[in-house]
Amino acid sequence: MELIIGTRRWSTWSLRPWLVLRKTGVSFVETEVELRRGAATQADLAPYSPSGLAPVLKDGDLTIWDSLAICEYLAERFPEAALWPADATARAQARSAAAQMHSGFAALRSECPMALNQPPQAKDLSPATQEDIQKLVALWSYMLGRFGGPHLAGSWSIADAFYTPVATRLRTYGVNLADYGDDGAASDYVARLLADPDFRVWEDAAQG
Ligand SMILES: N[C@@H](CCC(=O)N[C@@H](CS)C(=O)NCC(=O)O)C(=O)O
Repeated sequence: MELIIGTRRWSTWSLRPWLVLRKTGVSFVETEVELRRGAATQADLAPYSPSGLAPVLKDGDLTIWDSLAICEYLAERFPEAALWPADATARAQARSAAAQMHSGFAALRSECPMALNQPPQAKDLSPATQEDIQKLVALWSYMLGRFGGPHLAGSWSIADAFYTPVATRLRTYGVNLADYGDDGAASDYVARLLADPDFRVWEDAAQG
């Protein structure tokens, strides 16, 4: 299996399936393509990606070119890795949370890009981004309360892979979740995502 990823420092879409693939325990080849944002990158990714975007998973002659589709494929291919919760209710809500990240939080994503090599520094945030952070805190608090933690739907799942890049953004831009209604559960969750041993491997490699 080969996972083609974009620049580790800021390719959030690549980090998500990379974490999920690590959780399966299988060995895989990683190919990092430096994203240069534009026509040059399109040419670099063209041999791998039908969409011209990273990430891409290759499994034999199968190509999958979207982060969520890759994660769903890995969940089917490695059922023993329990990448989605076994319980149907937890699974449905974990999928909702992952899909919400995949298609939402646009203001937070554009205003606070992942920047793993950047020292933490507080930044003034627009009302739209502040609204996104309030939604995040509400979502995380609800799920951590409902399923009892330590992750969103109980044990670690694909939903947590989808929110790991957000945890780095909150750290990089000095966001204090207590200002957005957190009673401590959401900031503990952020610390847990950032301490994940697989994420630490990614972050170390991103500094190189
Ligand atoms: N919906 C896609 C989005 C993928 C995406 O936007 N990838 C970015 C990198 S994070 C990319 O390849 N950009 C190409 C470029 O920067 O030129 C997914 O979930 O995989």
